[in-house]
Amino acid sequence: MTTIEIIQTDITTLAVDAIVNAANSTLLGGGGVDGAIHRAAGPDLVQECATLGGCPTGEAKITKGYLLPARHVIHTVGPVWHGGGKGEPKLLESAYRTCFRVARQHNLASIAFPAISAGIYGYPMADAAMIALTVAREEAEKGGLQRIIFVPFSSQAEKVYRDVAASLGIQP
Ligand code: AR6
Repeated sequence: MTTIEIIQTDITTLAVDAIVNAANSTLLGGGGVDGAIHRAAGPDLVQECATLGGCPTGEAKITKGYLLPARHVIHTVGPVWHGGGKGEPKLLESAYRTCFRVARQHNLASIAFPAISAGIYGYPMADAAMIALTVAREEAEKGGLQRIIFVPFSSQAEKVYRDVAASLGIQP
């Protein structure tokens, strides 16, 4: 039984098996949720990230969580929004799917996602949430994971997630 949850909070506060980082392809840190995760995890995180050789858009790599309450960080790279005609939806779906695959490979039970690409990278929040929740519903049916948590950062983003979940018949 896998639950899909929506919790409006700072993702760095969550004690889960993995939080997902909306990183860039260098994996060496940045602004937004990436900056927040690196600040909270401490400098050992960027040290480990520097050994990973970066990450292409739509893929993901896992590290330890260091000073975070989360045991791991799954770093993924979402697409930059260029209007939707440059393969952005497929790349965003791939980012989510790869995170789930990595989580299963490591036998993780709980995973928390920020709104990948929907900040600095400019992806429209409702479209991004639709992809996130559609993939999550499919992954929940596969079993294995206990908790899939979506973490909108603002009350506005939370409303978007709840509206999209309702439109998909998901009861978070
Ligand atoms: N907890 C949860 N969500 C957060 C937090 C937080 N602490 N901080 C921000 N958000 P963004 P992107 C939300 O810009 O669009 C970085 O520089 C934020 O409000 O962090 O994928 C990377 O290095 C937004 O809704 O990620 C890349 O260069 C969502 O997280 C680039 O930004 C994602 O916004 C990636 O851009």
